[in-house]
Amino acid sequence: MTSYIDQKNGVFPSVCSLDCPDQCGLLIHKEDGKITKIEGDPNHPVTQGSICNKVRHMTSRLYDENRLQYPLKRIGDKGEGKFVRISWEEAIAEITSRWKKLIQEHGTESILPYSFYGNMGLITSEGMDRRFFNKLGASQLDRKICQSAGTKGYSYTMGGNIGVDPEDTIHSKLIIFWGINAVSTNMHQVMLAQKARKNGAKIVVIDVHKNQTGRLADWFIPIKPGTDGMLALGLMHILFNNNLVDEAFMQEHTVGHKELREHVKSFTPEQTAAITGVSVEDLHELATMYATSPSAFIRIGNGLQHHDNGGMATRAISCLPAVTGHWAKKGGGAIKSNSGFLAHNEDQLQRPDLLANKETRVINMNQIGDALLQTEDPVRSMFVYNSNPAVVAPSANKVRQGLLRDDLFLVVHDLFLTETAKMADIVLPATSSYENTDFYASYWHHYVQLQQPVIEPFGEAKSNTEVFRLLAAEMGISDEAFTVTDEELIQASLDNEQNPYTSHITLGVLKENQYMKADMSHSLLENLPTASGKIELYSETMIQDGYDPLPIFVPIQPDGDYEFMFIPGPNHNFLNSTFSNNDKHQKLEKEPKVHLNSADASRLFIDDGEMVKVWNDRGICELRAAVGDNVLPGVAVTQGLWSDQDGKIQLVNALTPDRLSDIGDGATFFSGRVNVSKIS
Ligand SMILES: Nc1nc2c(c(=O)[nH]1)N[C@H]1C(S)=C(S)[C@@H](COP(=O)(O)OP(=O)(O)OC[C@H]3O[C@@H](n4cnc5c(=O)[nH]c(N)nc54)[C@H](O)[C@@H]3O)O[C@H]1N2
Ligand SMILES: Nc1nc2c(c(=O)[nH]1)N[C@H]1C(S)=C(S)[C@@H](COP(=O)(O)OP(=O)(O)OC[C@H]3O[C@@H](n4cnc5c(=O)[nH]c(N)nc54)[C@H](O)[C@@H]3O)O[C@H]1N2
Ligand code: SF4
Ligand SMILES: [Mo]
Repeated sequence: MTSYIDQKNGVFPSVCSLDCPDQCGLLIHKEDGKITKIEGDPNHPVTQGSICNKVRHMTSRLYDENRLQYPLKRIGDKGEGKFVRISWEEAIAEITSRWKKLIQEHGTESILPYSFYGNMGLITSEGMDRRFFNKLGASQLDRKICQSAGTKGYSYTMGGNIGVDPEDTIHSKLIIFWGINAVSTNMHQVMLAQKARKNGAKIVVIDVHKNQTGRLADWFIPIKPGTDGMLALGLMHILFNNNLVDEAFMQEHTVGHKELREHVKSFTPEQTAAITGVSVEDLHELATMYATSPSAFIRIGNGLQHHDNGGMATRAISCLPAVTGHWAKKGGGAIKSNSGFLAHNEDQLQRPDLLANKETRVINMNQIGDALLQTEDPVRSMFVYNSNPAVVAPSANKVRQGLLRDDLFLVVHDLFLTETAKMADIVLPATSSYENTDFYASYWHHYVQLQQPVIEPFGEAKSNTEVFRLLAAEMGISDEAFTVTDEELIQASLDNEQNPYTSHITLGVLKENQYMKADMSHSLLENLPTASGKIELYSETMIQDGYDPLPIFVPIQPDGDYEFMFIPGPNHNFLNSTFSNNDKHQKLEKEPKVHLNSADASRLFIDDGEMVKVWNDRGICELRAAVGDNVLPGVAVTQGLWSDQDGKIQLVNALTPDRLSDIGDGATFFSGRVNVSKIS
């Protein structure tokens, strides 16, 4: 495959590898073999040359003086952060000899991989690594920290991760950003919404925090955390009651509308208002506005599903466009995730067959703290890549206690000495995506693209695929699955007969074309991948899985006798914990704050700008209070996954619960409770 490495100067196409729905097309400017500037590629059909602040400042991260250049071995105590430089040969020999011994004494399941999508490149995030741990028979990681509750809830209605083509949303006349801080987390959807607005569309935002997205809305609707499912059910009550539904659409494209009509009778506007905090008048206005809009689009975010009841909430919301027939209108419908359209051949990429049907245990990544602290058959070695669990995983104090176990052999592969890496026994330097070959498929827009390496590996850094090839060889695994090239890995994943949307996208075609779109000539509503082939308002599949067949509302779990619901979301200038260690991005964010309602603050004698203690039985943070009317009383919101550093106590995940969501075993970051008090 082409590589731009040898061309010392020029401008080269690339793709953003961050875990962001927009998956922008990029242009990389190179001088003397170094990247000097990253900008948006104006030729990308959706992102059209604009990119976020984070990536505009990416060069400062790529060439940060703290970037890891060579492998390290711990010499001090666990977590002390004292390391010496070692060679790759030593590092690989050390890891594999420790693993061989562990396997002999305790079996293969004593080893656990821990990874997520710090790099969205498909062969980097789920290629050689998955093959390797499958072949080893290691414990398996259930990767459900992000959107598993919501995508599963949505899939019960629609059959999969499929929704509106975002390019069509310029035709929407009503855009509802529901539990998504899109200005920060999906900026090109906001740009499309602004285009729609020029054509007369209205923008509604439903959120627990009037942040930058709420501020751009024509109508901001504050809601009590964890009550979105109730809101959707209350809206459906009004829609059916006031004959605002589309009977013909329901008849043709759905199953279960009669049952749903009966079911929602009990969700009265009065009860809905009491639970959600949205007034009866506003409920009527929203229902009418939604039903009578020529084309309404709901962008369902991650915020509303990071709750105990997040699966059902998404399930309930996903019924709205079917009940009102918006799916049949250009730009109408919903997006939770669109990953279904570009689904690659996971089996050929990850090779689960290498497990040879071994029944290895499965550990949910949301409960990594408990898993590391369990004494029976403990995890004795963990290999972390593409993720920073010490900062991003819930109930962080348990996670850290687990990571610091003296008898845990911890290996971390990353670009930086992250908080997790500081606790490691061996640290391996990773290449950035600009140093790799890979392919990318967005979970929002419909374009696939290849990535060719633009610069040489930084120092001695190696890509994920290369590291797992080395590990396999040294473990004595001779299977040809571990000798294939990156290009062959891409080939294996692109070859997916199951997916009608991508049958025209081959490696050859991709080499010729920077951006290839899924074939959207297939109508979404014909042959939906549900059991019935239709939109399932009533779902037999849910009964089989042990759920109510209709959308229901169950309040979030009790979480201690604390005054505030605690909502610690991401911020604008970091991407999860990525960039939280880079000066430039820290300066842009200044410092972490906790947003409180003025009524709460005055009751607790807290002034705006004052440092406060946020705490519960899981942990404590000290943050600066931002007092105002951006959040409802009883709600405390923070933004950004900062870590404890320079003596500051600001790791929000120290406070978050590690319960699993109702559906999809997802994370419940936003269903925790805290107290807030003055620091006297
Ligand atoms: N700048 C930036 N962009 C990112 C990321 C980042 O860290 N920074 N992370 C990336 C990743 S991995 C993901 S998954 C996405 C996440 O991006 P989003 O889908 O936007 O999800 P969140 O930012 O977690 O939460 C969205 C909104 O939900 C609100 N919220 C919380 N609880 C509730 C509730 O109960 N009901 C309602 N209606 N709203 C609620 C929060 O206040 C927040 O404004 O963004 C991606 N993009
Ligand atoms: N409180 C709270 N916690 C949250 C969330 C929240 O909203 N609130 N959001 C959750 C969500 S939605 C998500 S998706 C998770 C994300 O959690 P993570 O996936 O852990 O995301 P990051 O913190 O960005 O860490 C990614 C790491 O991968 C490294 N990396 C990047 N590229 C490569 C590579 O090619 N190879 C290797 N080996 N490493 C690489 C980066 O340097 C970085 O350290 O966080 C979750 N945690
Ligand atoms: S983080 Fe998102 S918005 Fe920023 S450049 Fe990457 S894909 Fe685009
Ligand atoms: Mo995520």
